[in-house]
Amino acid sequence: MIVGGAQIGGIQKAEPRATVVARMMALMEQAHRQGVQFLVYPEMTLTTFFPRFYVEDRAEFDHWFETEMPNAATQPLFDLARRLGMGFTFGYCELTPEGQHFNTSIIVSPGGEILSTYRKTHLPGHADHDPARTHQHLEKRYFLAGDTGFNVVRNQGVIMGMAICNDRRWPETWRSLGLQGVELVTIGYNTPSQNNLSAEEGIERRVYHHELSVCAGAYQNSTYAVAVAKCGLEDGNHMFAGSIIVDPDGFVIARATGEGDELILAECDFDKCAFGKSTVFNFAAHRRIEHYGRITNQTGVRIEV
Ligand code: CDV
Repeated sequence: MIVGGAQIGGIQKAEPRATVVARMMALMEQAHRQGVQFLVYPEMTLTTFFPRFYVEDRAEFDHWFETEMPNAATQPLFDLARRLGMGFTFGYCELTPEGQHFNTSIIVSPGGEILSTYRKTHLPGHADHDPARTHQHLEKRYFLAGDTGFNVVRNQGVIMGMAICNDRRWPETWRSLGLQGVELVTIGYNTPSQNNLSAEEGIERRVYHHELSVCAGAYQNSTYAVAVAKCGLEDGNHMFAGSIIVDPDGFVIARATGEGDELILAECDFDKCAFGKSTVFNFAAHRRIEHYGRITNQTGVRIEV
């Protein structure tokens, strides 16, 4: 299967959904011309990354959320995908009928059916305006932690699972999917180039840590991974690009070169996942779950010596 990543450049606050969907469709048409059969878009593909902004009354930001999917704005994308026979995944902000807000992604079959919904588990940042920070990251204010857990689905003959942005930095994400035999992990991200967490942490380090996380996760679970950015300048804020496709050996096999809308693609031979899964990472043969209790019983570090 040829798998594509549709990197999306900055989306400004004033940009309507219809313009963004037109950009997504242009990349899908290009992907189809180049033989892509499954296409991955970023986290929060439809809107600016609004958690960088603080509002006292969070309901003021409900207009960034989708109450149904597909909806009038995204239906043309679903229609195009069905016409082209293209499977795809993208992220958006979900407002449920019960009033819950999630950072969500979906996998859609080439027939246009939503096969799987994932709600972001690891929400970075903080819930209240932090005057000490030059850059706010308010995901904990605007979203609930996801309630879906990490699930896989078989789409186009491949076992696929989703993660969203910060999830890629947590080995628990990868192993939860790995234990279900995942062969393709899709990850959309919006990663600010500056987040004032550390003075030394320039863009090169941030890109390195992103790649390190995706390559390690892919290798340690013997799976392909596609990590796709929303990037460039958004409302004056820079987010790094660096979209990549990684093979089950942990090597980058495709990489974006720019910071705007850009297609990357790679031929993925999913039979290659079997080698790692049956040797070094044969979980049934080698995992020692009697020693892993802390991973699910304990959150923070506890020093007892
Ligand atoms: N959207 C994200 O989850 N971004 C985080 C940033 C805040 C570090 C990330 O892990 O890339």
